[in-house]
Amino acid sequence: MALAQKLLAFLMMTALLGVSMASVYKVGDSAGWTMMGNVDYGKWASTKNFHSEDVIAYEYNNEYHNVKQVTHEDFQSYNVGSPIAVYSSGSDSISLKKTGHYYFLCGYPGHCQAGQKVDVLVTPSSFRSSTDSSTSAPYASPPSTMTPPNPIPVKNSVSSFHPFQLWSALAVLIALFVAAY
Ligand SMILES: [Cu+2]
Repeated sequence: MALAQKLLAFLMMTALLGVSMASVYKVGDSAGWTMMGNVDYGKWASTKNFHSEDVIAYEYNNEYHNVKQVTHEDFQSYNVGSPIAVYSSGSDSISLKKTGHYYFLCGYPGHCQAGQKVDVLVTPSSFRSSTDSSTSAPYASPPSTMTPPNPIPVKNSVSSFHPFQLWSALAVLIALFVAAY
């Protein structure tokens, strides 16, 4: 029984942590990271609410593209020569740990000038939806892990998903099952 209670506590903790966990956004949605089709990455980014701990996923053919994180200055001048970080696997998931801007360019000649660039603005986790971002004092609200689980936040993208929330629901079900014994 003691073991079951420990397990229950662990699972409840997992469930609570789960609701505050990351969303995953595929850069460019179904188009991915590409020169094809004139994807407007500025528009793509502007329809999302990126929060710290969210993840952005770059999918591309690494024979023709890569991903370079650069400074604001280098982003504006299309300088791919001194990146902060370089990704080139063709399937790169990047955790947005800090708040603020992340600037990305494709490092292949001419690509960023042609539009293969994106400015991702990461806001604190308490800015949970675009509708309440106009309300004041976001820093005064308690950490999101202390608030009761909310309904799944509404995101504008069909490609964003919440695997951890599914896991949370499963954890609660298992916990209830264990508690019943
Ligand atoms: Cu490219």
